[in-house]
Amino acid sequence: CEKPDARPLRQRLLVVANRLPVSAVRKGEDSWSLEMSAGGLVSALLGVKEFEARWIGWAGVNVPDEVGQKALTKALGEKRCIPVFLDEEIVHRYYNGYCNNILWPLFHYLGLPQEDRLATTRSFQSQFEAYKKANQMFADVVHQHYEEGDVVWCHDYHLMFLPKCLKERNSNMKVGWFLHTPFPSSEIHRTLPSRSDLLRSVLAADLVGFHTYDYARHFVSACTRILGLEGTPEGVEDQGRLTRVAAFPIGIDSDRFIRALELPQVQEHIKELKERFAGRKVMLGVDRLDMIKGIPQKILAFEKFLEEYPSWCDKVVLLQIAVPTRTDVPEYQKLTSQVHEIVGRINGRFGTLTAVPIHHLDRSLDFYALCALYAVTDVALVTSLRDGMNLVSYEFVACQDLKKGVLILSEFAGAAQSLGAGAILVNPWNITEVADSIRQALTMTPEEREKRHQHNFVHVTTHTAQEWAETFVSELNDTVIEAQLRTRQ
Ligand code: ADQ
Repeated sequence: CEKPDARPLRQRLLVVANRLPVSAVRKGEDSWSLEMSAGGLVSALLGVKEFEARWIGWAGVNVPDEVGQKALTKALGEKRCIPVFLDEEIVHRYYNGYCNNILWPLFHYLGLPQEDRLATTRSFQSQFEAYKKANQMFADVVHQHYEEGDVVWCHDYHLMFLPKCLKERNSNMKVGWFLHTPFPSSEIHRTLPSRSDLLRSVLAADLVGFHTYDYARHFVSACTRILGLEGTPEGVEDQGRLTRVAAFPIGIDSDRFIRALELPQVQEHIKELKERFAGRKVMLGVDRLDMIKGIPQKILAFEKFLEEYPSWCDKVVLLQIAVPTRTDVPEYQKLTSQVHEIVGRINGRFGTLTAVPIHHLDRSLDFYALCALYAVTDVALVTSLRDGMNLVSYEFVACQDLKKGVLILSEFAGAAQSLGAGAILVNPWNITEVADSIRQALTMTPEEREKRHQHNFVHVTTHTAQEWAETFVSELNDTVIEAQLRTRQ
């Protein structure tokens, strides 16, 4: 017979993010099929044994009827997920509008929307109202499920209004907020009409986290310059209350990638890829098809490389895997056409009857195919114009312990601060510099590659997603205890 569970009770962690880590497909009036998605955040939190995590978020589907909502809530409950139901109108103004049309571009230094972009949704103010309303709806669900002692961890730019909503309902709730994108310079944040409301709301959290010290510093200076508050080495102080602000660089579940390389299905993919590209060096780009990822700039740099170093033309291939994202937004549709046009032109210019220099796929790859691609790659090209961290660069390094390929990495990705010593850092806007770095990577000595790889491999395998999550939550617990001690003194 089974022994009784001897584990001590674990602290409950409520992870609140815009999207739940499952995709839901309706099969009937009261039946749903659910598939767990394996994103970085999911594996980070699955690996954390110290806490009992529950997820709160939008399931990504519109469920107007009560029968459907009840059935979905029940099905999600089995996966420790709790849905927030948002109707289409709110999703349009909150998610497509304020989150993706305003905050996302602004936080990546692409500025506020010009009139044509604004016209695609409604006015700024109406989008902000929807944003606040959606955040209130998330707060309602958190409040309903909260038990004393829980830790509430809010994620990303979708939920900047949430810390305030939560604390207004229960000032004792332990609330952390983490931003996955960059936090821009205060000069950029200043242009946002709702700049103060958002900062004040985030400051209601006990702990505020970013991927890098630069983002944390930008946030603190936005609070000092825009709100006139005091920045301290620990964070931001407002009338004696301290909000702790710090950097918590995310990582990946590196073991999952390393172990996958041994699997027969991955080995089979590796064999096929090696045969397919025999005699050619493989360069790889893996990105969501988003303007921040700098895909057109990357492809133009590759063209420049072929132009400058024509002897490489039939000895190298660039595989660009781009997952379509936000496909109903005109700007993203324009980006897709632009990328197709450039790829077509370059393949027409440098291709032969038997081979083309660029293979561009507009789709997602499954985990095993992705691992195999990372493993056979000689040079990975990550040329984001801005990126909070960029996990693709980490995943590539994790899969390269045999090959010791080279990572070319944008200096504007957060990852440049952790993998900079092993990668070749580039300014993605400088196409000539990127072209030269491609040549440098392809001709690098094995000793140099080994040295650079080793540096990054140690980082990726020691700074994991699990460690990131554990550090954030234990820091949040400590911050709250310290604050309680301070108020008692
Ligand atoms: P993203 O912008 O989504 O994340 P990134 O960190 O690179 O960017 O993560 C992308 C994930 O999607 C990776 O796990 C990658 O394997 C996967 N992926 C990308 N293209 C794929 C494809 N074609 N097929 C299959 N899988 C693909 C946001 C921020 C980042 C930050 C993360 C985590 O924008 O800067 O690093 O959150 O905080």
